[in-house]
Amino acid sequence: MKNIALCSIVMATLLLASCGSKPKNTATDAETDAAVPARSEAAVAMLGKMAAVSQQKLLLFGHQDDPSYGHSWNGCTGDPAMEGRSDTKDVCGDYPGIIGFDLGDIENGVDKNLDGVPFDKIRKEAVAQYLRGGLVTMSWHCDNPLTGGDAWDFSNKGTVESILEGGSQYEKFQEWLGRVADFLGSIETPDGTKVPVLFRPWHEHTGSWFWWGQDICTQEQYVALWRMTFEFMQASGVNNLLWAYGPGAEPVDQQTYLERYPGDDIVDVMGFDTYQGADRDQYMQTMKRCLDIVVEAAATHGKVPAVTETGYESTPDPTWWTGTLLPAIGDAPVAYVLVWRNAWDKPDHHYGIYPGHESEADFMTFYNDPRTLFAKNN
Ligand code: BMA
Repeated sequence: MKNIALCSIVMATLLLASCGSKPKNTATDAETDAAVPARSEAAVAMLGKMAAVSQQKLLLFGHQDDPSYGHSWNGCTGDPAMEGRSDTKDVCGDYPGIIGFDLGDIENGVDKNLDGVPFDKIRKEAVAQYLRGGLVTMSWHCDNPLTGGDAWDFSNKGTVESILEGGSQYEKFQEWLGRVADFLGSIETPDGTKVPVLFRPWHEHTGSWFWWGQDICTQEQYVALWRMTFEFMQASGVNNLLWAYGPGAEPVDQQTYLERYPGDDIVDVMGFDTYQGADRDQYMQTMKRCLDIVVEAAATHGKVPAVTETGYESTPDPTWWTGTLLPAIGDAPVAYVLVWRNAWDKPDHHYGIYPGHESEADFMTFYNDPRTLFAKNN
């Protein structure tokens, strides 16, 4: 029986003490500590849970969009037969320990995200995941506020500058942040508990494929963007968030990993994203390099390390879960590993498991491994 032997509150208190953060309602000295984060009790407990998992060398399994749709089914049509469905559950009988969702398009005031998932569905599934004891993380593939393009439109190097204070798109972007704050602050259980969310904005910035990427903005602009985002949420009273810093796999050492780190006072989790391609050895080496960097950085800064995104598109390897993923992580104390989505409308675009996939039996071995945690283990 796997379980987190857990003193969440003790762990969280230690962790928060080590990073200088304080839970909400703690009196703060505005003069000396203006950016002290306010976190709800539930968010503090979530941080404690992740810290405990990491310290015990357990590993939460994560999957993007797990209950929203899966390989060949769409849970967003309103069809009651799809309620509660999950490719992961269809294989192993349990939901992932952590589920990821994406907020992309929320900035436009529309009701569905960039992959067609209604925000009402995301809210509902986030609450369900929390009530079953699982964790929730959210990324944001935000459109380009200057050009009108999508998150991958890096054609204008002035985008980040344009949304910072004094920039031409500042007002517009404040509105966008307002929509994010309204949504994140609206995710609550029937008894009124705001569901804690590990928010992971401005991810993979060490690459240059998003408008907030390495060659598209300066270090100062990137950090200012993070701070503005964080401070906006705090000022809006959204205190159910934890914050994840999630570079790509480009960093080669501590210095390059931390080059655009926004600061200990506003980050809780340190991660990285990397995917396997045809070259397994290269993936193993990249994972090792990134894990070494992230685990050391997290220890130095009192943060929780994680593999914020990974996978092997289509998983064309029948023993990938225990033959590659688990050995790649080795004994690195990461709290979770999240694999990307199983698109319902793109037959080869899947990173998780589903019934009938050639790696199904191996996924069961991964599921039964004493180290891996799913929703029921929490
Ligand atoms: C990417 C792909 C896209 C998707 C985006 C946001 O990696 O999966 O199809 O739109 O993530 O979820």
